[in-house]
Amino acid sequence: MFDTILYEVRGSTVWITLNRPEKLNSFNEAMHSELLKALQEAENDKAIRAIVLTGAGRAFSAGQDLSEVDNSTDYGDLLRNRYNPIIQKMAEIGKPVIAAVNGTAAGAGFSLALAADFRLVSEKASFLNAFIHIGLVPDSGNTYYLPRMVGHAKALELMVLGDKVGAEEAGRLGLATKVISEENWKSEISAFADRLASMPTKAIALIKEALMKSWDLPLEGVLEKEAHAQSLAGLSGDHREGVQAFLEKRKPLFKGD
Ligand code: LHQ
Repeated sequence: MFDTILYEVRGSTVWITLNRPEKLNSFNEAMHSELLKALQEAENDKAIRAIVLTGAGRAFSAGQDLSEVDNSTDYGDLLRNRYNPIIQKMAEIGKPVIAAVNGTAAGAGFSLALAADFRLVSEKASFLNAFIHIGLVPDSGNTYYLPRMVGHAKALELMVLGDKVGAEEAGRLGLATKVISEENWKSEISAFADRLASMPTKAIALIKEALMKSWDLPLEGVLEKEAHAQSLAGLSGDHREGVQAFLEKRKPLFKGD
């Protein structure tokens, strides 16, 4: 169905794999449009309750395929048309998105990992704000997410110096939800994705939305946003099931409804 990505449904999760390993999964036009389609498909499929985004081969993604761009391209338009809709979709999608960062995440590949809700990071992986090395500026949400995760000073340092951040440092900086060893890679990612897929999906969607909005709102607005989200969560089947299970002293079985 897709040429540049793999889309594999495993139970209630989907694994989307960037699949141009010989180019370190750098983005060409086809991969942009296919990734966006894949995310839309995952969003619309009610049976999918968690999304894993990873890379084939030794890289997560090396960002833009540099053999595809030249001076005839307006980079701003390229971002508006191709990268930004993907980054926006990842924020809006009402399901948890896990970046399983299997190797190098450079340039917009780093930004893509930042736009996920969780980053499970291989001990072989690294993050590189490569933009500065080719005289460009961080894009695809990098200047939004990175300072919020690591603080202004560290973000500026990573953007301007363009030094590589290894897995261990990524863990220390709070970029990595967890660093995972090679031998446990697949099993730990699956277990984490399955765990999220068995949680109250609507509440996760509301948490994503509330947290994102909280950056732009004063306390008063945040309190109202929380109250509104709780009205909706309170009407969900998973809330009823959670309370029922608590009263019956059993484990809840959440269905994402
Ligand atoms: C690549 C790439 C690549 C093509 C490795 N393209 N082939 C937005 C708006 C508009 C325009 C510009 O871009 C953007 C967003 C961006 O993402 S800008 C930043 C673009 N990315 C980069 O600058 C990273 C470039 N790559 C690297 O610095 C290195 O390849 C890294 C550090 C990722 C990995 O280094 P190594 O492990 O030493 O691998 P390598 O450099 O030997 O690469 C392996 C192959 O992959 C090689 O091809 P070859 O035919 O020689 O085996 C590379 O040419 C190719 N490749 N990245 N982005």
